[in-house]
Amino acid sequence: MTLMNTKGLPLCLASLTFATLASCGVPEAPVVAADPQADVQPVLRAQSGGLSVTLLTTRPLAVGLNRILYAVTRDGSPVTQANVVQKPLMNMTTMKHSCPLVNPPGSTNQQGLFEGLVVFTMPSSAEETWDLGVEVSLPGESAVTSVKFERLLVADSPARKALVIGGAMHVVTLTLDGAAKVGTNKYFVTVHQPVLPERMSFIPRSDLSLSATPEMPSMGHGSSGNVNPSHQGAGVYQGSVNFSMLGDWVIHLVLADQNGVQLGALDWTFML
Ligand SMILES: [Cu+2]
Repeated sequence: MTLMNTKGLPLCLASLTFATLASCGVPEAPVVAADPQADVQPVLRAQSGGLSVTLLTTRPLAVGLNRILYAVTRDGSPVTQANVVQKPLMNMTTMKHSCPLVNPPGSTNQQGLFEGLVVFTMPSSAEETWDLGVEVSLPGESAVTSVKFERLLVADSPARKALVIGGAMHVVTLTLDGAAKVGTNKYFVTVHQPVLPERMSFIPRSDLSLSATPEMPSMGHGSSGNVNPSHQGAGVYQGSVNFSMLGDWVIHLVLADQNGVQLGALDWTFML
C-alpha cells in the first residue's frame, strides 16, 4: 500500500477532474441502489494516519461495471459522512489511463458502507495493472487522506465495447447484475466519452435513449417482459432482460438521441 497524506486540490476540483456527477455538490444518493441481499466481501485494506479504508465487493472485479464499497473508520470508529473520491489508474507499458466511475454519495448506505461504481475498461495482467487511489475527506476538515489499493485483480469479460458517436469514440459496457440465469436479469449499461488523448477522465452520456431486444438466434425467437435501460445518473442506465430458456442469447442494444435518431447499435452474447 502506498500511504500518503495530502492537502491537495480543493475537493470540487478533484471531483470534476474525474467527471463524476459533473457538479461540485456531493451526490445525494447512489446512482445504483444498494442490494441489501448482496454478500459483501472485503478485498483489501489500506491505512493512513488514523484513517482506515477497507475495499469490499459483491463479486470479483471484472471488466464492466463494478460496485465497489468502502468501509471507513477513524481511530477505530466508523465514519458515516465523508467525501470519497476514487482514482483508478491502469499502468500499461507505454501509457497510463483511468476509466469511467461514479464516486460514492457523501454518506454511507444501510450497511454502513460508501458505495461507488467503477467501470473497468480492460483486465489486469502481470504487466498491465490497475491501482485504485481513494481520497477521503471528512466534513468540516480541509485535510484529504489518500490511500491506494495496488494491483487489483480485474478479470476479463466481454462487457466492454467501443462505439463511435458523433465522430467521437465512446466506451459502452453492458454488465449483468449477477450470473446470467433463466428469467429476469437486471443489467447496467454505461456510456462514456473518454477525454483524449490522456483518457484520465470520461464524460458521462446522460442524454441517450436506449432500447434493448433479446434474441435467441439458434431458435429465432425473443422474449417478453423486457425493460429498456433508463438513465440512473452519471451515464449509468439500468434495464432488465428476460432470458426465457437455457441456451444462447443476444442482447441487441440500440442507442438513440432524445429525438429517436439512431446513433449506433451493439450486440452482447450470453450462454446459459
Ligand atoms: Cu429458445
